[in-house]
Amino acid sequence: ELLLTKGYEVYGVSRRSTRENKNMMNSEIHQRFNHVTMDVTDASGIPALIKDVQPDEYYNLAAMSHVGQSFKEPNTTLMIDGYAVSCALEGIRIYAPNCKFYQASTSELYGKVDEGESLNEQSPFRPRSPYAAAKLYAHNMVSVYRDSYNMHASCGILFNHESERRGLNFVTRKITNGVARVKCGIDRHVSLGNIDAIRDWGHAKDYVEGMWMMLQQESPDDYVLATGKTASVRDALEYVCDLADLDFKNVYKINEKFMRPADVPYLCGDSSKAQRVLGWEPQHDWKSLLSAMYKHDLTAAGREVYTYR
Ligand code: F7E
Repeated sequence: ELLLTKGYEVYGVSRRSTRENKNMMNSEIHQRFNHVTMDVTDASGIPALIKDVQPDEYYNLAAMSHVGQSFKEPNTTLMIDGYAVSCALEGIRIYAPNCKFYQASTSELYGKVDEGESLNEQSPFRPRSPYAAAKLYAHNMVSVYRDSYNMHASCGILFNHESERRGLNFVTRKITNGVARVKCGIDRHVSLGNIDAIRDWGHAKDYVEGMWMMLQQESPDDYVLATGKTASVRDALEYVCDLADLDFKNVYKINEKFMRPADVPYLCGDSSKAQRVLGWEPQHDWKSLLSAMYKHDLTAAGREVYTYR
């Protein structure tokens, strides 16, 4: 959407599915949007597409992005989040060497960090999930291609970024949607896992702008994008319950099913490099983000009650 508003011709890839992909459908009305049905793990498909389209910029956001699920599907995760990235890099090296490449790296790379630590581009990576391990392979491959072939390839080490479009099984959306449904009397409670986890949550709108800024630089590099402010899952739940005028203690239940074999307890990012070099600055913090998400989900839950009755 950001690229379309900037006048780009966009090719968006998604796997064949028997269900509609709503985000894609919304964008499809745009004349400069071309939807391509493709699996990014297909070793010949992506390079052939690169050869055909000759893109100026390539944003690799494709991933098995659910950290909890990656423990259940470690090998699929490796294929999508690791192997597919080297297929794309090879495709660019061979067929479109001047194409700029953006890789969605992640704060999950840091893994186990001490509470209070502020993480930047120099902080060590200690992955704690199959997701993070696969993403670390991709992160390293980007720097290999940058150094070996002089490619304009950059990694955005992005901390959690959310919006009203966030999948329902990620914790922010689970909270905003869950509390809205409790408020409307559809559900009785929200089931959660580790509510002590602390994250640095920002708005996806701010973060896509940062991705684009990275590719407009003369030289490629890696950048942290983060708000620098943290809240626990419990804080997020309590805040949204306050918006709903509900007592959070009555709203949630802990379910072991949502606990991970190993969780990342604390993440807080230091985006001073992105602010200094790119001029990037986030416009939202976790409270304005959750308020917007809750408002959206409350409207949807209200509509559901209205339709049913
Ligand atoms: O979990 C805890 C959970 O799944 C956040 C992805 O976009 O950001 C995201 O990864 C925290 C974790 O996001 C539930 O254990 C408690 O500590 O919303 P999440 P994530 O794992 O931080 C990074 C930057 C990415 O790169 C990823 O692709 O919340 N938590 N109870 C829960 N998490 C979920 N999903 N569901 C719960 O019921």
